[in-house]
Amino acid sequence: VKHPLNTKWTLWYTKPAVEQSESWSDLLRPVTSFETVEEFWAIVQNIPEPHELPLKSDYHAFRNDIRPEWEDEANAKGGKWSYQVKAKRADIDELWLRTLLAVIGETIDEDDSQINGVVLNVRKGGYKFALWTKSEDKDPLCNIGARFKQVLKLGDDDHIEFFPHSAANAKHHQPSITL
Ligand code: M7G
Repeated sequence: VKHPLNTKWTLWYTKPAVEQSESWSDLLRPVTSFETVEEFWAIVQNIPEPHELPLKSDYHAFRNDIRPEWEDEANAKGGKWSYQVKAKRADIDELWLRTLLAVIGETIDEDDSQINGVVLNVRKGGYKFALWTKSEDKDPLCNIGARFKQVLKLGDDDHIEFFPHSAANAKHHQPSITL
């Protein structure tokens, strides 16, 4: 028996650039898609865990045919809830799995899902987690943000920030909400 998810999801990978000439679109590739719980676990068991990924790589899991890019029409009017993981946290693989499960299991959101996808960035300064939303509507976003903080097991002193994609190319990209 297979347990269907609400929608199909595609896992994407950004590989680190080797040469400066390599652009974002050269580096971003869809890896595989899944639409059942069983397919999801089979994939998770066969791909590197976050702690095994090279610097400057990303994982992206996005709903249906949404591309993990600001330019996709599903993302264009939305933004991302972002959390920069403190370097000292050792449970990064577990946190990523918890986040993925909450997103594909739709437990973060209300019925009409605001969530288009979820991203993990591996950077020199630490790991970054982001939930990409389809709108900038403050009320649904604050509900999602509060649950995202629970999924990440954040304390009262830890904060997540919402960045609208419309400002993604601005010089000083400031969050519009901090929670
Ligand atoms: P990042 O990976 O979001 O954050 O963006 P980082 O600063 O922590 O590395 C790094 C770079 O990747 C951006 O400056 C863009 O050149 C490119 N890039 C990232 N995203 C998410 C997009 C996107 O959605 N569209 C385009 N065109 N480029 C992107």
